[in-house]
Amino acid sequence: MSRAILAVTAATAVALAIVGAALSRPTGTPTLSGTDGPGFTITLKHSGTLVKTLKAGSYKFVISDKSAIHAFSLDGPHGFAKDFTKIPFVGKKTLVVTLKAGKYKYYCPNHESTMFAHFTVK
Ligand SMILES: [Cu+2]
Repeated sequence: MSRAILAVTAATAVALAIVGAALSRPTGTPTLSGTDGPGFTITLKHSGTLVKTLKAGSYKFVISDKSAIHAFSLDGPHGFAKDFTKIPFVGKKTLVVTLKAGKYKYYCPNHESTMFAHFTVK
């Protein structure tokens, strides 16, 4: 490798390190990505992993509702209930929600007995 190529490679590495540091800086409100449909599935993920436990606090829910026969609702402790989308809406909804300690259940209100999952906030 020539000296010039080595210099360019080193500069690129430094630039990538700076971009990486900027991207990894905490932005405050974590994003949770939810989907329902197009099949009979409903999911809620954080950084690509299904949500099982979360720390209490504010979260940005980005819900992708992919079917007119499904929707995305969330029930929680102390009577908490939120309908992120409603049938027959199809599209994306973003909402910031403050989660408190307790058990939560997200589900499709049209198929609640089969399309649901739980997570715990500590
Ligand atoms: Cu459904």
